[in-house]
Amino acid sequence: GSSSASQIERKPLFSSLDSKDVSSFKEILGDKNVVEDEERLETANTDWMKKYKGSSKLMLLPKNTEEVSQILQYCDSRRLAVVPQGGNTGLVGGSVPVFDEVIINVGLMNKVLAFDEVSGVLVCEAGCILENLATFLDTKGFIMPLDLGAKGSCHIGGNVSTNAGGLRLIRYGSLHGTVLEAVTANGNVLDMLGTLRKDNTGYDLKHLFIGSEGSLGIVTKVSILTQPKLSSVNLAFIACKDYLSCQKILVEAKKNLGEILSAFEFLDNNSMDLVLNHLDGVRNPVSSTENFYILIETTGSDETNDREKLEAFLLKSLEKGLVSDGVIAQDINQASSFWRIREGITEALQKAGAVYKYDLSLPVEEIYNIVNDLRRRLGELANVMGYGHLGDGNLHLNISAADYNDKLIGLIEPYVYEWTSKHRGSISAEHGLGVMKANEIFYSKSPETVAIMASIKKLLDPKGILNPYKVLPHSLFSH
Ligand code: FAD
Ligand code: 2HG
Ligand code: ZN
Repeated sequence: GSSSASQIERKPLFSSLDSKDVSSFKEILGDKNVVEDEERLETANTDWMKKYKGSSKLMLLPKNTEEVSQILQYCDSRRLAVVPQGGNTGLVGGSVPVFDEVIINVGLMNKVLAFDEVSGVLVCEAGCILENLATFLDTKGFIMPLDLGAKGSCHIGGNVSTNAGGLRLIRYGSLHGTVLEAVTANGNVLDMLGTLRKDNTGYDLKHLFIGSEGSLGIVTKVSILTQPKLSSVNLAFIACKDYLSCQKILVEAKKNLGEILSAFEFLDNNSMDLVLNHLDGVRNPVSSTENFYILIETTGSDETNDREKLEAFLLKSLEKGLVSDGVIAQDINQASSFWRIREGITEALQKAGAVYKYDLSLPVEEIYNIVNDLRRRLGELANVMGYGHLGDGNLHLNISAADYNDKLIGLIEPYVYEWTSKHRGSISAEHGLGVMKANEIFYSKSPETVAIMASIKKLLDPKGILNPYKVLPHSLFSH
């Protein structure tokens, strides 16, 4: 597995689970929601990439906030470490135990609690699967403000806990607009589900929980502003020959499609090749093979106008020589086949072998320089892929190789982190730090900032039971 995760030692101050603990949990949750079954534990101990693996002997499945509160109180009193888990699709090893932490999965908390058709505010439990929420909203004429390739498995609580970005962030912004209810380590329930548009009474604590990756509390409910489903959605798939053209197209798209632009994604030809080779039924929508591909989605309410606008944009870009080929999806099926290419890269990488993942925020003009630099550095040793949310300045730098080996990791790290830091980027744009990057936080945050984070952690989780070994550097929590 990952080099940093394998260097961690189990903290002796945490208790080991005993039979009395198991009985106590059964009293709180009932027998069937205290899982000791080996097969189910094997799945829950292993992350989506099959790269991180824990050895927990117990998974707890609470049904409501009160049960979450009771089990956390119990774990805190016994100093039993826990790992909050949602759909287990996280990509930084944050959702699985490092050692024997008790897994708390809120998957049974999957009810929609309220939906206001005037305001568009949806209130639901944290274990709702993103796609199920999208399906529910569709019947009401609304959409979720976020969408990502893992929608079929990820939970809204997991999305909030990782502050997931995804394909619509460029249009609807980040989840920091979302409000929530969370339970802290000692079992305190913090109700931050308020629906007021304005409330400046002191510090806005909900933001601490958004993106805190289960290190400060367990998110139990979410109240999220959804968006009206607009009648005209169009998707263009574009090929262009160099990265400079991609940048220029982004600038032009913001200028000319600004009010209807809803996604701006890119992939390089190595990513395209990988998808074509590893996923069934995928083909390149444009006839020519080029170095880069871009997906531009528009969402608006004027069907004729919006489509003409995108067509005119494409034509103009062709004339200017920014684009070498391009197509606009003719129907919803063709649109999903275009999305399949972009959203399928992660799955294709998984099938291709070992993968080293980096999720970087960089100035747009720098984004492809790191891909080229790394390609030169690794030569024949690996296949380097660049793709991501170009409209947000977010590169997914992925290195695919036959296996995980120390030589390769030594060439990639700290090189990638130093490169990013030097260009004032972030070493985690949207996936979080998890266990993979907990010790690397200083590449993106100052010691003063990290010290305050550690104080906040101490305040909300004095015994350090919530998702230990994740997010913050281990050196700060040696006792
Ligand atoms: P998990 O993986 O179970 O957990 C993730 C973290 O959140 C862990 O640290 C866990 O402890 C914590 N957590 C989970 N639930 C709770 C809770 N209720 N309370 C407190 N803490 C909790 N991410 C993006 O940002 N954008 C993308 O476009 C994107 N696409 C993806 C595509 C694929 C195919 C895959 C596999 C992953 C993708 N991801 C993406 C990664 C992303 O982080 C997750 O998909 C998603 O947000 C995690 O939700 P989850 O329910 O699976 O959480
Ligand atoms: C995406 O945008 C996801 O497709 C996953 O964030 C990125 O696999 C990755 O590195
Ligand atoms: Zn992404």
